[in-house]
Amino acid sequence: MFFKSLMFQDSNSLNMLKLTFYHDKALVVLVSISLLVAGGLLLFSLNKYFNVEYMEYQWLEFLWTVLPAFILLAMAFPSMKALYYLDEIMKSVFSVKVIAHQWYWSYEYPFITKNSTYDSFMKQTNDLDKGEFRLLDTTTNMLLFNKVMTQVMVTSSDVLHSWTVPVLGIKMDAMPGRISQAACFPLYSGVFYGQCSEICGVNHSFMPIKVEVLSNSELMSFKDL
Ligand SMILES: [Cu+2]
Repeated sequence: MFFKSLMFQDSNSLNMLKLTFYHDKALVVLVSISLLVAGGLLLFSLNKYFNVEYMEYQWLEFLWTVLPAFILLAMAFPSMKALYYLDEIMKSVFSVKVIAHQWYWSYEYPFITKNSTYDSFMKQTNDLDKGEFRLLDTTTNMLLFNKVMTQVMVTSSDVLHSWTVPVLGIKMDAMPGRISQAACFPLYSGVFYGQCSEICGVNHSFMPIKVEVLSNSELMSFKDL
């Protein structure tokens, strides 16, 4: 995990991969158009000469009206496709329930063990072990499994929160009295971080998310949380 980097973190789910690719494509279009327009502006503002053919140039007017419309359409379709993929829950192997509180997260694994709810608080700076991240590491981790389709159900016990893990491509609002779901298919194991992304009170900045994606061998030996 790198801080102060310009681009996204390396994606760890197919959804985030799609979002990153779309971002890259959109950026190519955006930069090309910006350069073209900036170049044109410079050229025409610094040049004393003016081509009279440009007055009432119907074909040019038609072109720069229709062309941007097509460019927008070409960008809208992959965007919609990615958007609908995000909502798609493929056959999930198991479910995790994420419950937001002021100001910590609880995780529930209803189909693995009984009474499997546990709380995840931010680690205080004094309690940090070497190599752990200040304001990001938690007392307990959320567990996911490598290449196992997981249904993440997000809800809240008090106010609005948002369960956000950038590498997984998930930013799901936690609403009291409502369960939102997201699909999660991690591509490799490791430890990944996220933060609450909906202002929820004074300790909003101090309820981080730490997701541990376990490898398949660890899944086989998985008995209790
Ligand atoms: Cu919050």
